[in-house]
Amino acid sequence: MNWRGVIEHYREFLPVSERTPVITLNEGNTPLIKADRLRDLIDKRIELYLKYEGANPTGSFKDRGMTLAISKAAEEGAQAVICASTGNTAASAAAYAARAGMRAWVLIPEGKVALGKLSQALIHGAGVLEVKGNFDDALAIVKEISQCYPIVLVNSLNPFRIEGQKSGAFEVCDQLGKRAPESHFIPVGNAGTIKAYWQGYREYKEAGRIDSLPRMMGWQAEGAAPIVRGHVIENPETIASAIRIGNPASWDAAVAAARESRGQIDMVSDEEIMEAYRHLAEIEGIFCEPASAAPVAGIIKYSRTKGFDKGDTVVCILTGHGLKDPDRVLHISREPLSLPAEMGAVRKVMGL
Ligand code: AN7
Repeated sequence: MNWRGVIEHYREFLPVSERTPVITLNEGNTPLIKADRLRDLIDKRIELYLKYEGANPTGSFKDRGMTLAISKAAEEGAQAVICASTGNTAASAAAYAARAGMRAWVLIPEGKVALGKLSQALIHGAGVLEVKGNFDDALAIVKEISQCYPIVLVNSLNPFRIEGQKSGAFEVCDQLGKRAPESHFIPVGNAGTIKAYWQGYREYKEAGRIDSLPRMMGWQAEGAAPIVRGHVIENPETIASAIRIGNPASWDAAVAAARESRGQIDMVSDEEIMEAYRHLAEIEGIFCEPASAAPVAGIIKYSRTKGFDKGDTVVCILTGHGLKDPDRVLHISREPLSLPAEMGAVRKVMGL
């Protein structure tokens, strides 16, 4: 099949018309990978699938919402877009805006955006502005600018972002074979994602494509867990810089998704995140960024505390590619051995 991106594939579920110019990088159609080795370590009675969103064109799930947000902005004749970002939204906005011939402005927290994401925003020609504050401070500024000037906000407060992002839930059901999983694990930062996937599952059920709905299981990092703790975190801190967010815009929607689906929003420590991150790479050959490993750590935590039911299908969204944050690996891995260019030296190290 010739895949033409999220808008063409799921057009009937999206607010587009023949007048909408489709700005796409053929995003979506990402692999749903069965993870038996990881499953065996967690609970042999379940089926575990990982949806590898790092395989999207800019390396994260953000492309699903961005294709629609930029296409609708183009339809409205916008010349410029703006967002605040912990990195992935900036990378995606910069790429799609470039393709649409629009100016992109991205505000990022100074010194807190992973190298890969920053490089992407720069190479696509976005106006990259580092603010001396965190994501929440940057979001407040871009919201105001978009209200005062003809510059379209492409954070997930833009309803088209959510509409596009919900396609991730459609794909999970299509790939499982017209059914929803029992549980859906996902990271929670600004919380647009959990809202979008929950909307996607509900719409698919209403359309008769699936018969049941999953429990939505959202995961924050302990140092940036406002929803779990029940109050805004002024200075969020976590190694998972993508979800270093203290005052999520879609807070209420995230809580509603967890409640309505009989799921939960919980948190994991940076140590648990890093353990899951390394584990996934070592035993499944899948390299994701730290924020994406938070729900994997969540699956491990949940199986040890509450536990799954026999036969449960568990899906976890791996939201971003590991190469987004290459520095992180160098912090936790041993450096390569340096040897003379001689077979003897190599053989010795290999124990041959
Ligand atoms: C890899 O790019 O907020 O709960 O500005 O990059 O919808 O915020 C990124 C968030 C999970 C959380 N995984 O999604 C941004 C930004 C990755 C992410 C999330 C993000 P939301």
